[in-house]
Amino acid sequence: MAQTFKSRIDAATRELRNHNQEHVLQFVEQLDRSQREILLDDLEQLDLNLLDRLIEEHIHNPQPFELPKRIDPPQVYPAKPASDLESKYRQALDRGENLIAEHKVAAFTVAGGQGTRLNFDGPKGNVPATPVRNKTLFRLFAETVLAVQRKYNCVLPWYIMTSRANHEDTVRTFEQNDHFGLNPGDVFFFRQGMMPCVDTEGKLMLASPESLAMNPDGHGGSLRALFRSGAIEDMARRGVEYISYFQIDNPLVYVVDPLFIGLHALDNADMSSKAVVKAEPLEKVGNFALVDNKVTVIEYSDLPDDLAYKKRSNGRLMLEYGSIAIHVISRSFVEKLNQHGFSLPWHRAFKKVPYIDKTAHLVSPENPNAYKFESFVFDALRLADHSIILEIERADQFAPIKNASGVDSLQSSQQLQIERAARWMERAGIKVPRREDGTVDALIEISPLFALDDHELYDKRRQLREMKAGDIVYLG
Ligand code: UD2
Repeated sequence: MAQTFKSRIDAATRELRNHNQEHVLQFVEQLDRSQREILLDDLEQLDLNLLDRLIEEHIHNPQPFELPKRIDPPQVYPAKPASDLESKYRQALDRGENLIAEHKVAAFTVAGGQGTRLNFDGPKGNVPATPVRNKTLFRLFAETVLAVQRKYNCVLPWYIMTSRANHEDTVRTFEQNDHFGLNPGDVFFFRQGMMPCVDTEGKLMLASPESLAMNPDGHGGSLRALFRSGAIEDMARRGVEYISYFQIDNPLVYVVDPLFIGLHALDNADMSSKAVVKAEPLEKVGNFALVDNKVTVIEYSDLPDDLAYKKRSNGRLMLEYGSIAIHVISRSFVEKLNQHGFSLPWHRAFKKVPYIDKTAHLVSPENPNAYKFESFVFDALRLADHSIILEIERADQFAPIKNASGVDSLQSSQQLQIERAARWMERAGIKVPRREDGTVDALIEISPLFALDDHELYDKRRQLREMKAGDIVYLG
């Protein structure tokens, strides 16, 4: 056993030396056995050849992003179908509802993020998000899953991708809350992969004497983690064919959307996306485009201003649709990618990364000091044989919580949640008090267990009461 341990250290040392990274072993003599195990675990998971390539391509010899030569606007299913599409939308809705009822759909949340940007300590899923009851994102989505199961009399398994930083906290949250009423056997947690950070010289960094400074490998890593964790196998065993993918940070997301799933299935797509019309040409969202006949997302940071403002002959922006990170992914597509050794491009970000210096002192830098590498799930669209895009009304399905204040903050998200609830109430015949500027003069929250959408609320209209200014209304 001791030999094995020593030989593992020797092998790691050799490998690191070959790649000029042996400095990360500088404290190894001072580590006890269990600390060495921890360090070895990190080191043995490194792909140093890949790292060499990334350091060369992104740090030593970075090439400017090259835009594809020809970029066209993609085809998009409109939010409101014109008459020629009405029957297809009806058929898609039916198909999607049947697929959910037949247990062929799973929900999938990428929840590797922490609440740090919101000054919240812990998984982002634990951030209190709703305007009246302050339900956390995890509770809100759990209730939605429960409501879908009741509506369609089905099991909707829920897969949750965590990260090294929040896995234990996330699992504990569910255990302590009795899985929010869900069957624990139908909630599947798995960790995403990690990538090492490197300094401006391309050197690995230590977060402590026994651990490397690492970051989650981006939501693109979910496509590999789904496979490696056994989640895909679990889906196959259950007969799940379609994965409804969404980010943890958007309380207005439809956890499963029968129309979207149905269109994806009818068109035999591999991976599909929801899109919004961008609020302005430079909005900080990915831009849908058609490149080499493939749906492609060009991140806002790679989009030159002239292309962002470019118009088509009909006066509309060439790239008018933004990605809101909601997808349907076929299970078979994830299997195919993993069985054929796929890779997604790596994107580099320059960030503040705490590290220990040569004297093992922890340094918390005030300015960015290190590169981290991430892959993006939307880059997999280019690997899909077929992909559709469905436009949705932003105000209806997108209110992300990303920043502590201002745009995309908890406050702006809660306001959008209230506005949507108000519109649903108005459609159900209730007069909602509004201020002079048109904003809702009340706090309203509709639990998914009361109504999953405006149609369900309409069906319950006799249970609704009149409202007056300043009311706090919770429908649960
Ligand atoms: C993302 C998209 C952007 C737009 C926007 C919509 C990228 C690069 N950009 O911007 O185009 O669609 O979302 O809201 O994605 N996550 C993980 N593991 C990771 C990284 C992220 O689970 O390694 C999760 C994280 O919990 C969060 C979500 O993915 O919920 C979004 O990540 P982000 O905040 O880094 O992406 P953002 O908002 O810059």
